[in-house]
Amino acid sequence: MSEPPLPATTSPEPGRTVHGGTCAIVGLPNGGKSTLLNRVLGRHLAAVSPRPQTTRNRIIGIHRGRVDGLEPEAFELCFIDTPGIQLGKGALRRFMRAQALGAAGDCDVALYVVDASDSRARNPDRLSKPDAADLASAIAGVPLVIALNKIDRVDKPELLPLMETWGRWGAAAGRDGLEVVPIAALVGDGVERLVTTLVGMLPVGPAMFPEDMVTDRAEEFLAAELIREQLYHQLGKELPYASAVVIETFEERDNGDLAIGACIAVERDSQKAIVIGKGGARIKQLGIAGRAALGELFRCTVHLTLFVKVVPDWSNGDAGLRRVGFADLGGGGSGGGRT
Ligand SMILES: Nc1nc2c(ncn2[C@@H]2O[C@H](COP(=O)(O)OP(=O)(O)OP(=O)(O)O)[C@@H](O)[C@H]2O)c(=O)[nH]1
Ligand SMILES: [Mg+2]
Repeated sequence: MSEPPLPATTSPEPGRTVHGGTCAIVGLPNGGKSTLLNRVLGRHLAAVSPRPQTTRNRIIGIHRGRVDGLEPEAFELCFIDTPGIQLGKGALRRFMRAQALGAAGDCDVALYVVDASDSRARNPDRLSKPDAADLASAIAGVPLVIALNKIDRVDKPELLPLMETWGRWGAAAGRDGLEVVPIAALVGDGVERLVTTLVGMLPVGPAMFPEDMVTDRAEEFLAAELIREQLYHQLGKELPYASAVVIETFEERDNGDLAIGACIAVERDSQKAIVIGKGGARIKQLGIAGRAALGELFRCTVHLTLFVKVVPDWSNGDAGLRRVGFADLGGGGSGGGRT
């Protein structure tokens, strides 16, 4: 798969000294990792949905700012959003797993996002279950912060004991003083404190990214992700797992409008019928919602054309994944454009 390289390979930007480095956002599916990335950046870069395994690729989002009292005060925090860890079979799930584990083991600090409203997922022993054990190994040698997310859904008296449980887990793992930060990524509670905590753990050095760079992903990739997110929202549980979005055309018109043509790939005719809906009602609704979301991301008028294509069994092999765009979607470190 041709993916953008991890950011350690970029060369320093002369002249700016910052607290800088990478933070892999890792965890079980559905914990709120992508919600957190979007919240920190204040823009909708990563697809979010109530269904587990929404994120499929690594996505970088660079957050800059200042922390009073730090020397230097400026920071450049490069978040890497990753797919939730899982043990599923098939090429797509293996690819997702490799994306998460690769980032987890190759960052300056790992941020393990816990769904604190889920009584099973929130306990540290969940990390020793077979699906998560490789993630636990990947982060074993990396500085770590725990974010207890979705605290808006947790009864207050449960929170302190949960933080203490994680503190004890940290101490037993040789991580005395492990930072455990309660947050609600959806509304932003605790997020500033979390950022300050992470920044304090980054090394000091020259800034690594051009100042206008927000993500490593090309606009086509971000567009495909937003359309895929709309698929999750519009179809909910009916959405076939193996649905992908491929951007076929992406053109800026003379008046500044964007014309985007996207193909929704599914694996069977029956799935195509579900996505199109009765009399085309679903795909029409998708078009309306997709246009609005893309217009907001790119801050311009978007003309969106959607069609649905059957690519039999695409999720079961690397060749199939390549056919639905996994090989070509990577950005080239582009800092320009509308994002
Ligand atoms: N109540 C509440 N819901 C949240 C919060 N953060 C995220 N969610 C919801 O949790 C669901 C999953 O969020 P995502 O950001 O897609 O989770 P993820 O960890 O990126 O999931 P994967 O990409 O599947 O691994 C969505 O429905 C979010 O709206 C929060 O702080 N409070
Ligand atoms: Mg996600």
